[in-house]
Amino acid sequence: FTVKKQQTKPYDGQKPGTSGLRKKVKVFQQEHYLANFVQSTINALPADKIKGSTIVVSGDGRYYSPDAIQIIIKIAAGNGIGQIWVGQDGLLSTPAVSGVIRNRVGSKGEKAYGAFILTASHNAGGPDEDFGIKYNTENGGPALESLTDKIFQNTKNIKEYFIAEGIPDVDIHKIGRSSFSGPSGEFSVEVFDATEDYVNLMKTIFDFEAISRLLARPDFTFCYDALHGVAGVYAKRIFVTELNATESSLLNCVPKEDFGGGHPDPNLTYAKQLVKTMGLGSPVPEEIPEFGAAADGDADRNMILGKKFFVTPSDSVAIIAANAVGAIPYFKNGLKGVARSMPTSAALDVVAQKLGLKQFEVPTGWKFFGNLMDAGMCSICGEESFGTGSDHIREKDGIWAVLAWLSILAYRNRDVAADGKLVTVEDIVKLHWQTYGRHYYTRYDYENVDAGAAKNLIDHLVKHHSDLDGLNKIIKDTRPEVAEVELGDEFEYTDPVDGSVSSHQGVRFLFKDGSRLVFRLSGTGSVGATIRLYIEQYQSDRSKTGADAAETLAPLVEVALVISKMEEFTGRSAPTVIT
Ligand code: VG1
Ligand code: CO
Repeated sequence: FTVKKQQTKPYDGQKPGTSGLRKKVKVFQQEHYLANFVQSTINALPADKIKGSTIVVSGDGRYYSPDAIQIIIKIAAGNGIGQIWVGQDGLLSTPAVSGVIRNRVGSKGEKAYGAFILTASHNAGGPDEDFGIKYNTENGGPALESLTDKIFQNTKNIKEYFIAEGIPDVDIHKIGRSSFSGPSGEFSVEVFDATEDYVNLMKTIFDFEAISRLLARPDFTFCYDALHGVAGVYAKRIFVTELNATESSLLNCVPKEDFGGGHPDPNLTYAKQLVKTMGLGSPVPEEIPEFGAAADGDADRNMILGKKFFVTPSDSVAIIAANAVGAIPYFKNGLKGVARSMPTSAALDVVAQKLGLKQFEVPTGWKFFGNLMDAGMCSICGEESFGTGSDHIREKDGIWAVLAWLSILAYRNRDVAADGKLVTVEDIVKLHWQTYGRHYYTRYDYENVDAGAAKNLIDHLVKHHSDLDGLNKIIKDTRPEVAEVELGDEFEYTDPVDGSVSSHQGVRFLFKDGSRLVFRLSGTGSVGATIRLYIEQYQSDRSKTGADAAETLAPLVEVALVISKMEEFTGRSAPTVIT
């Protein structure tokens, strides 16, 4: 093949957000749009590392992925990259990519230098919906801000990109290797099994035999919903082939390019079918499984449900951390530390304090956990947004979280209880609250509001910080039972490993009784702005941990809506999603 220098012009707005560049498919389909971003990324990486390197390209299989893969292959060849690894059918979950970068060894002993992950995660897919791309680096984690800033600068100045001519479209459905000869030597594309590396990794972490014994119990029933995302491929292999769950326990496990027209977002609003199956909707089915879980489009998120019971993600990570050492072989020597994103509830902190573990609070987005894990400071981490994971890779991991919960259930049920009854998800959570107290928690999302209005709301909130007396008067007039605010700030994080500073990471109001309100703007949307409001209240009195969350939080919610003037700024009387 030959290499063509293609002239191009910059596009506005190619700034990677919380997790890569996400736009409508139509935006990506504009001439040179994707190519500009890929070339800008390559230009931001050291040239000597790129030459002859191996790069992974795959994703959640959403609409436009096959086209994007062929474009990236040709630009890679045009830039002297030596090899592209593609998961069969162009599919690899985000956690699987992270594992492939860290662990996969090629036939010549080579390892991958990085990856382009093609996903817009929980955003809808299809010709009129979203596509996305993000770059992960050598440690398997998302590019840090220093790199994404450089990529963004490059997108603003790009004049040309390099693309191979004479390479036919590669068949991404067939496992095997295709090689081509170009100006800087051989270039090859290897299509490999999308699940093998990941399954092997999971087997080194968990006791598969213990989990399959749990699944075999007649009183334990299991259900997994991939929401038509890439998790289905892994769910079949792991839950059915390896752990002997029945095929019928899998819902929506064939990946679809439009996720069946829904949002592949595992929460109580979008995972409708699972929510119903688990008895949390109406009508309530006669038979309800003991355990249910769902994933998002790229399989890095998880939702955990028990029979008629929802586990908040903030509780989930705390419970996994509290139980990991006995229940999960990977952690048998103890935890190095734990971490959560700032808006995630402090349930994890209480566990860390009790167990004497180091604990970190980082901004929203998985990239902030990477340095901690690379430095050996953190073993388990999580976000309130249905993200949970550990230092086995450098992404959150939806299937890992399910296996972690199944491990805990298997461990707690390893001896038959005196009454012969199964220890359930609900039992485990309630016992956790008895031991550590409960963090009542909810999140309100206002999706696709006017960007200017969202900015004004944030500016308005920041103004409260300089007048807490005035703010506390408003709170007293609204709901006298709500505690006073003792601190208001915008969260700023200094990375303890590399010293980098990230500011304006969310507007916080910390109350005297430990309650918190946090407001921030989403960095993963593709149109307008999404305002996220996080509401948390701690209850240490063990006799009061069993109340209804919505009822308990109602006064604090009202205060949040009043002090932010939510309706006045956005015109919205209710959020689009409550989790
Ligand atoms: C959201 C979540 C954040 C998560 C990010 C990527 O970001 O809040 O916790 O890390 O999505 O997850 P934002 O900026 O929209 O709040 V995924 O599964 O979309 O890669
Ligand atoms: Co995701």
